[in-house]
This record gives sequence, structure tokens and C-alpha cells, in this order.
Amino acid sequence: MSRPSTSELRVALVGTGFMGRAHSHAWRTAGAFFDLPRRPRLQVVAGRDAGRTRDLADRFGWHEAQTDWRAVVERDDVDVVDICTPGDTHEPIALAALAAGKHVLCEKPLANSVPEAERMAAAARDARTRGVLAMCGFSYRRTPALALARQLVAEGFTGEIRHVRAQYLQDWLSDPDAPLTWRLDATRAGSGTLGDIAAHSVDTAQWLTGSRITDVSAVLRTFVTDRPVGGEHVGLGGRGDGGERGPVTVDDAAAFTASFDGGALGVFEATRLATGRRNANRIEIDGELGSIAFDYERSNELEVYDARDDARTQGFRRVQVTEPVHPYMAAWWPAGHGIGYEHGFTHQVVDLVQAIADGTDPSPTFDDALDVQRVLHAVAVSAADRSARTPVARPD
Ligand code: SOE
Repeated sequence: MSRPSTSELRVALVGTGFMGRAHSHAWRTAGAFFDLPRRPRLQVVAGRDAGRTRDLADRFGWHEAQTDWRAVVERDDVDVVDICTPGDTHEPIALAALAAGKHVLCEKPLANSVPEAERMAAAARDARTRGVLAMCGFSYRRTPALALARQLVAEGFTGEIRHVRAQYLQDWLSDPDAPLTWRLDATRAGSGTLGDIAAHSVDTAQWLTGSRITDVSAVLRTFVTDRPVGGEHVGLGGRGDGGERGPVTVDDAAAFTASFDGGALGVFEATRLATGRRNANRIEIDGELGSIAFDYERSNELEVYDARDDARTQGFRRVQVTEPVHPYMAAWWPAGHGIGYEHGFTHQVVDLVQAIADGTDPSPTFDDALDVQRVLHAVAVSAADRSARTPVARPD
């Protein structure tokens, strides 16, 4: 093994799927475009399938490929453990890594249940006292247009917020013959749209508004209750082989209203069966002084409405968030040249490396992600009870 220079930050990635590739790209790219205080070294990637792990290592430049995550997280030549596995393994990997003194980046949702998330957040708090940091990967926070929205809200652009309207619409399960994957298995994913994509909306909404959801009223629905066990996987979906079918044990769609402690009223919708909507992660905020609207399908844009504008020319303006004055953009291309999905992950790495160098809390912390988990839990309870209003349970 080579001796690291003191400025290196040696990373171990666990997981080789869609997120494993997105994070590999981020670790590989961040230092090329941003001036990082420490240079990421792609030390080792771990995955259960040896061939797939080797392939990912070769493509992205990981120095080693391993099949046992336990052997990786305690290594002396690793500083950061990046967890990109399904939710059922987040807790054991994160706890082992934090106990071994490694900084942790963990994909969202933080865990499959509140108790798991609580144990992870407690371990992260304890690790923090030893200078070890933990961050949860709600990567959309790093989309420049959303980061700009957050700046504007914090500066008072919207004034008091009355409405939060969030939708996360995908369609990769519209076909009833799309095959069963781990994302449709409650024992592995914990939940369906709720943890997978509504989690993003809840995180974005609480982060953007700087307020917390206090109660919810929810409905969950599973439209397709069994799917082909085998078949061809294409992207997130694909086509079954016409053979045996197995049960879908998670929700296909979630809808809920929410109250925020800042006084706003929230309406949330998440589905993976919105035919034609590929990745429409949308949020709109209406305040007394103005509104802001974002749609990931137009990710380089932010719509803004300023109620203080001259009444004759009032209207929503479409801002191209592609200028050097916008968050993260100065590091990329000349003005007007957009960026894409992978860049949110790159920005996430940039912010984590900076936090590690500064010794400050990364955002979101495991505590922030635990709070999202509590909201998701309240949504599930409300949907099961069919109760009109379910408080989000938080310790005093
Ligand atoms: C699948 O719905 C998924 O890959 C999510 O798991 C990601 O968090 C989101 O960014 C894109 O869609």
C-alpha cells in the first residue's frame, strides 16, 4: 500500500449500484474542478459481487476492489467511508465506520426506521466529540438552483412562508411488468416512494424554509401489488420475463398534507407511477412577499416572483442558474453552460471535504436526517391509521 501524503483524504466506497457510480464520479471529479483543502484518493471500493466491484474500480479508478465491507471500514489507510448500499445495511456499516474513527457519508434515507436512525445519529454525535463527522446524502441540496432558492429564502425574498407545495414524480414503475428490485422490498428498502423520493421533498422543504413539519395527514397506495421476479433491468425499471411474480411490499405512491412550525401549510405528493414524469422533483414556496418554484426536469432554472415588482410588469421570472454568481457554478463552465444530475453529488463531496478540513458540521447531519425519518414515520402511521392528523413524534 502506498504512503499517503498528508493532504490526501482516503475514501472507501461501499456499494456498486446507481449511487455507487454517482458517488465514484463525484470523488473522482471534485478535486479537478474545485480547489479542495484535501485531495480525495479513491482508495478502495467494496461490493458483494466481485466482478461488478472490480468493473466499477477499473472504470472509476478505485485503487482496490473488495467484497467484504467489514474488512474495509476499519483499515488504517481509510479516512472516509461512503455508504451507497440499500437502507437495511446503512446502520451496521455506519456504526462500524464511526467506531473505527472514519468520517461517514451515508446515502438517503438515513435508515429504514426511526430506531435505526436514532442509533446512527447517537453514534454520530458521539463521534463528533472525537472530531469525526457524519453527513447524509440528500444531494439535491447541492443543485445550484435549490441552493440559490435557499439563499433567497434566508435573505427574506419570500417573507413569511404560507405554502409549501412539493411533488416528486417518477414513472419507472408505470409498467406493471417492470421487475421486482430491492427498492420494492420492504425488508431492504424500508418503504417505497416514502423513503426513496418523498424523503428528498421533506428534507428540501424543511431545509429551504428553515422550519420543521409538526404534523401530517397521509395516504399511501400500492397500485401494482406483484411484479415479475426475473427480467431485464433497464435503469431503475425494465421489463419482466413473463415468469414467476412476487409481492411488492412497499408503497407506490404517497400523498400528505403537513403543518410547519413556521406556520406554513404543506402539500406533498410522491409517486413512481406518474407516466411521463421521469424525475420531476418539484417544490414551490409561496410567501407574503414572493414565490419560488423549482422543477428538477428543468434543473438549471429557478422561477421567482417578487410581489414588490411594479404591478404593471409583475410575473414569474425564469432565472437561468448557470452564472458564476450562483452557488457552485463558478467552478464549472463559462456563463450559460448548464450542469446535470451528477454535479449535485460532486458538490456534496466538495462540501464534505471542506467540512472535514474545517472541522465543522456537514449539512445535513445525521440528526437532520433523523428528523426527516421521523416525519416519514408519522406519514406511515397516519396512512395506516387513516387518522386526520398525526403529530411528528420528537423527544422534548
Ligand atoms: C430512485 O427513485 C432514485 O434513484 C432515488 O433513489 C434518488 O435518490 C433520486 O435522486 C433519483 O431517483
